[in-house]
Amino acid sequence: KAHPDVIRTLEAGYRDLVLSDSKSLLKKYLTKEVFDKLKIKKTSFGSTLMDCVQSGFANHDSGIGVYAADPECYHLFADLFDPLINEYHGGFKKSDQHPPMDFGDLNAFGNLDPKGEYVVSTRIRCCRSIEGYPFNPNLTEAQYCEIENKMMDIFSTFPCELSGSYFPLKGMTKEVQNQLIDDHFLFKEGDRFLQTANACRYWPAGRGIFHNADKTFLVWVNEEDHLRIISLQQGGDLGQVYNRFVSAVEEMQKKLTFMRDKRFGYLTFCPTNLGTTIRASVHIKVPKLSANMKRFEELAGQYNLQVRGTRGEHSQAEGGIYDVSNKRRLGLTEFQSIKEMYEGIQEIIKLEKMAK
Ligand code: ADP
Ligand code: CIR
Repeated sequence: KAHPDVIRTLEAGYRDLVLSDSKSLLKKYLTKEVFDKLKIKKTSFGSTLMDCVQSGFANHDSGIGVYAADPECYHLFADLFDPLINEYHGGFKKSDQHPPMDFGDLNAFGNLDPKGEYVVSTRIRCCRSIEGYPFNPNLTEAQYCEIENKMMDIFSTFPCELSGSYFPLKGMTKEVQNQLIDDHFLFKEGDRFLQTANACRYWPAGRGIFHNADKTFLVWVNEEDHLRIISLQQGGDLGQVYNRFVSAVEEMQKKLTFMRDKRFGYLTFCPTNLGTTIRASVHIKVPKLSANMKRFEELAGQYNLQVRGTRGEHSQAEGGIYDVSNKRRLGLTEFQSIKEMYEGIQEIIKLEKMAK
């Protein structure tokens, strides 16, 4: 059972959220009834409802506002997670199960923009949690370092195009770090949504980035998830980005066991990343369509796409460059999630060409 002090803190935070004008899914789905049922519960890791909702309590401008403090939370606090997951992923009922992993036809995707008029760069990432370790809020400093050491051993075995070097955040100069962030290779520092979720403890211990010589294959270690596997290159050749992505994931799968749930597929810290965990994005310039942001976001929504700023989530567009990616990751296969982005971006480019 949750400690009375925790319940008191929960009640104060809940009261503030209810009175706020927050548009978060947390506010929408943490009804009084659900709150009263869940506020007393505790997982075997010791996580309470507070550990899952504190980011959304502290940041009323959250889109979602919830993280799973440990893998059990998805089940123990299902009355909150289920409806929120259903809405974010565009329909995933209590009785639904995520399909098995399926990368499909690796030759199905071509270049989205062969003349290079619209697409600046293309990226696919997925998230992985390593079996045997809890999520961020429950990781000890020793475990952060243990994961990093384990990964350094594995990185040194990557073949051919995937081979490269690991750069720990600890000891990295600010110049190098900022350059990697500005070039869109490295995660940012000081994300308040993650900090208030207790996901940045002992920073920068155990955090870092691996990349190959061309910086087209990257792995983030211990940021929001244990691992983020990334394939990225300039231009619109989604086929090439996808092929590299699949070979990287398959290579890592040979050496690590990842947390996978019968119902939710690959398990992640944030419920928006469950399932395939895939976010396939382009950095794209569509000045006519993006002149009206509200309409542009609605249009993207019609293709199940999400618009972000140039520096990713919670950032602004710079130089008219938007990040457009698939929104759903759960309840469809890996192949389908990429296809959704591929076809949606083709339509968006077609509409930009036609727009006055
Ligand atoms: P994530 O994609 O891992 O969920 P973010 O939205 O914070 O997290 O994005 C991470 C970084 O990836 C940011 O620097 C962002 O600009 C960069 N990025 C995303 N998509 C692309 C793309 N298509 N081309 C280049 N950089 C990209
Ligand atoms: C928020 O709720 O805004 C942050 N905790 C980030 C949630 C992830 N958002 C997303 O669309 N993938």
